Amino acid sequence: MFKNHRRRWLGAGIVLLFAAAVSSGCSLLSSSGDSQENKAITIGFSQVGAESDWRTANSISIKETFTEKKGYDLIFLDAQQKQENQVRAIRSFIQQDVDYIVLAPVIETGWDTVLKEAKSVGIPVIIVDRMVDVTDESLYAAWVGTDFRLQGEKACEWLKAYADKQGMTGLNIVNIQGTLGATAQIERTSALEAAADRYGWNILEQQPGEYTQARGREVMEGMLGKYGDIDVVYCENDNEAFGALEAIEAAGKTAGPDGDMIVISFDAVRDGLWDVINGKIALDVECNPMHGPKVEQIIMRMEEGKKPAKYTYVKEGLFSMDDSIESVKVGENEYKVKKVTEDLINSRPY
Ligand code: GYE
Repeated sequence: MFKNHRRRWLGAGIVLLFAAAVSSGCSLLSSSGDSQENKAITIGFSQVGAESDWRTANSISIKETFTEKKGYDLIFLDAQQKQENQVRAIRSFIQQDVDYIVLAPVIETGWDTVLKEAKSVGIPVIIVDRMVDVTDESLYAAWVGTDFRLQGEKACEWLKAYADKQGMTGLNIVNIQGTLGATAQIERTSALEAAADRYGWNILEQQPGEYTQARGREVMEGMLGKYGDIDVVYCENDNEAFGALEAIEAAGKTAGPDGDMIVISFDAVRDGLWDVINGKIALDVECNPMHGPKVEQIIMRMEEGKKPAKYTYVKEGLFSMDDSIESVKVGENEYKVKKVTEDLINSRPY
């Protein structure tokens, strides 16, 4: 906010000077004809990495929103899933005196110091995707993302309804978690643990799969080697599910409604939905990565000197292999479950 006030006062000063200059017959515009008002809005974006299809779609959304043609100068830095790279990126944005910092934090903790540095020089920070756990919420101006706990609860209520229809009780579940300490992992895992307590399910093992296909496969190989009675594989994103499916098939087992086990996943990226159509993934809980337009709305409001909403949620749905369960109830709300078709997949932006 301070930075924007600075830019606005500067703009006002130029108008007064310009008026004085015009009245005295000289011009204030630079040789390139570029005045302060035409200056691009500089945005430093620290992205987690490129670990998953979802992350790729999220990066595309930001890059397609903040283009040079629309008056932005986007500095995009990929942290390869390392927090120290994100801290370094934020410090470089501060040195470059960007107008806004956008951060997709790899994990929730460890941000107070560097966000205080950004605040001390008046650069607003907008958080996207996962959340930051900071002592002072004024260290970020706004957040855009999704309710990860609700995603997990939707998945577990679908699983309960599915198990009831199949006459299955006491489910044996393996949980391939996301990156430990990431909001998506914390919340999707806790929703499963709460449901397991509520419904008497048995979580055989929980291991982080880092949201990658390679690690998802390695973790599933280990679990298949230990357990011969897995009913459900609860993967915390599609790329882990792809890896788990590779391991299941390599072990001579099958996933699907008539298979040895079912796979539940999150993200609902295009390739994940293709696996839903063929039953390899029974349920895919959408996690909408299209944050760019929402972040732009926040920046536009701040450019006008207005206070943005602190928390903005993106919309998302539930996708299943069949229409046996039409909706799930979480709390007071009902959520429709859509059967995946080729037309549905072809109509989606990611
Ligand atoms: O589920 C996964 C990505 O934070 C919601 O991170 C995001 C998660 C998403 O790697 O694919």
